[in-house]
Amino acid sequence: MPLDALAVGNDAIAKVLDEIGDLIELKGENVFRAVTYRAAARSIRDLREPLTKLVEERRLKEIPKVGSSVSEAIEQIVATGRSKRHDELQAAVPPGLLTLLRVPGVGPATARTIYDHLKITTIEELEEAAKEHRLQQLPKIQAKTEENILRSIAALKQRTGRSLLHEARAAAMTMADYLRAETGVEQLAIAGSLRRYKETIGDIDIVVAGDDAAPIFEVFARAPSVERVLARGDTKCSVIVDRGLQIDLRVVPARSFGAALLYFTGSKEHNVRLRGLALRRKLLLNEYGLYRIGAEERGQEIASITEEDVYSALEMDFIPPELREDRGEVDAAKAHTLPKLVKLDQVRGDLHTHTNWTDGRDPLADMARRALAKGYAYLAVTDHSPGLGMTNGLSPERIEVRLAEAARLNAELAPFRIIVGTEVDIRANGALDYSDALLAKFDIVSASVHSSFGQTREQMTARVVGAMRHPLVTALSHPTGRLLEKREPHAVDLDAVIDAAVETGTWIEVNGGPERLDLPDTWIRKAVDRGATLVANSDAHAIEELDWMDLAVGTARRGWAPDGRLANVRELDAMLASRKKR
Ligand code: DGT
Ligand code: CA
Ligand code: CA
Ligand code: ZN
Repeated sequence: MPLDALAVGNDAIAKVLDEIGDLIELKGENVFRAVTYRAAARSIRDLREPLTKLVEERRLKEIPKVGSSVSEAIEQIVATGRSKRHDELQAAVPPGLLTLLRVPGVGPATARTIYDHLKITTIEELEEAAKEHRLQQLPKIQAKTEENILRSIAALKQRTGRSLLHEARAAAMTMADYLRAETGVEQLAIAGSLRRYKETIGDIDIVVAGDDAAPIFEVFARAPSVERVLARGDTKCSVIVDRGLQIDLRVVPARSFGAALLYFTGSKEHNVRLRGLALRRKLLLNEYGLYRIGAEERGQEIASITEEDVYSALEMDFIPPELREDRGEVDAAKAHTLPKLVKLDQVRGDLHTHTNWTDGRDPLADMARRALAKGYAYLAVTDHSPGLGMTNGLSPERIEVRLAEAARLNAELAPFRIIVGTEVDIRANGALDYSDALLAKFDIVSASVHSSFGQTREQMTARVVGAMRHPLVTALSHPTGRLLEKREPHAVDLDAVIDAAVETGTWIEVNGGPERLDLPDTWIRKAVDRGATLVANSDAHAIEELDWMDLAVGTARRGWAPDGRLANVRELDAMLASRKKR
């Protein structure tokens, strides 16, 4: 890969080392050498200092896992943008093999076999061969592998090049922390679609207040996560960081910070609507401020320091970023009828979580303590029913053990309360995966579809609505089954689902899993309008994933959900009392 030698960041170097590892394996050299390069790549990604600086100070040996051959490669990349080892390997390995390796499920050995026998070098050819079942005829390739490859290719095709909200946010926070520490800027805000909690992010936008952009851009371009600098102007600088994410940094005068934040938060459609409103009042709104028309050149703004000032000068209520999509929020803000949106700190508990008893990582006690530390009053543990063989669903015996364990922990942690629930599978035929007698043991029953996604809209709707009609089902989990950038939603009539929710009192989940964010925002709004009750959940499979509640609440806010419509904003007793009649 061609690199601008002056702008090579740690991530770019790590990528080359990883690729050396892949090429070593593809070439059939000793795999331990490949392991060496990959281990070095991993420790480089964790570094807090730029490698270029370490090279300059001859301190590469201090990095864990970086031995002499890796050091040599790093020095070459920093000096010339290339590594000799990488070049030699590339010359020795047929082009296209690396492409095959990008398909999850295709390892170096499989890629080799496929290439040697079928001379395949592109993903399109691979898909064709898999569809024609030509892969499973090759040595050591099973029908199962072929199926996995087809599924992976379908997933690759779903990608739009946009990033998941939580990935973009992690990259944005890393950069924001770095800029605060290294530039001394006082006002910094993350803007754009990220601030609006949009489900996927095209690029990251950061706004800082400062009089002189040049030194700030200097520091920005040298950030450890920066892979290359795309463009640098007077007020804007764009870079690429890990995983190809772009960050646009804008430096604006402190006096214009609010107007700039408003402008760069967007959405574009919201901005257009606001500017139209301003114009009708003979005002001009731009990224520097709100002006009386004609006065902008004299720099006499009416409002510009904070967003609140600008909205208020336009005689409207402050519009939370999650609503700024031109979906009626401007008129509502003028009429003072914006909803009182749910807030993260109002959430009293999480009602969809997993432990190491099924596919989670952490034990119940750890999940409960973390929930308590977050300030929650309760936590429902909803491990899977056995229908999903792969996740080791809970047998009747284990349910009893779990109930006893929860009772013990509850005695210790009171008044905090662990609620024993279940995420029960809705089988393809619509039946639930536990008998009614077993379901009755759980205080929260969340029903979900985890199989037979290909059913027709009629079948799927009957399957889901049928489960919602069951008196013991408290909530419907991740209603569309979509996986962002990976899997389309399954065909289901969401209007019928919302009707069933209202009619039966079944809650509809807003799942905060970063790939799910399901129910999607526009449907949340319909559910809210029609009177359904929602429940915002993290679907955490590990203690730190309990923080995904933030994504669930952000998504609920994008769906205009007021606090009163979320079951888990209620205190324990009120929440339990508001479940549908069993
Ligand atoms: P993204 O990056 O595709 O996820 O979405 P945004 O909304 O972050 O869009 P981006 O990064 O292109 O621009 C950031 C904000 O800047 C955008 O939300 C509104 C503002 N903006 C950008 N271009 C225009 C424009 O042509 N007109 C107006 N009024 N605003 C713009
Ligand atoms: Ca953006
Ligand atoms: Ca942008
Ligand atoms: Zn789950």
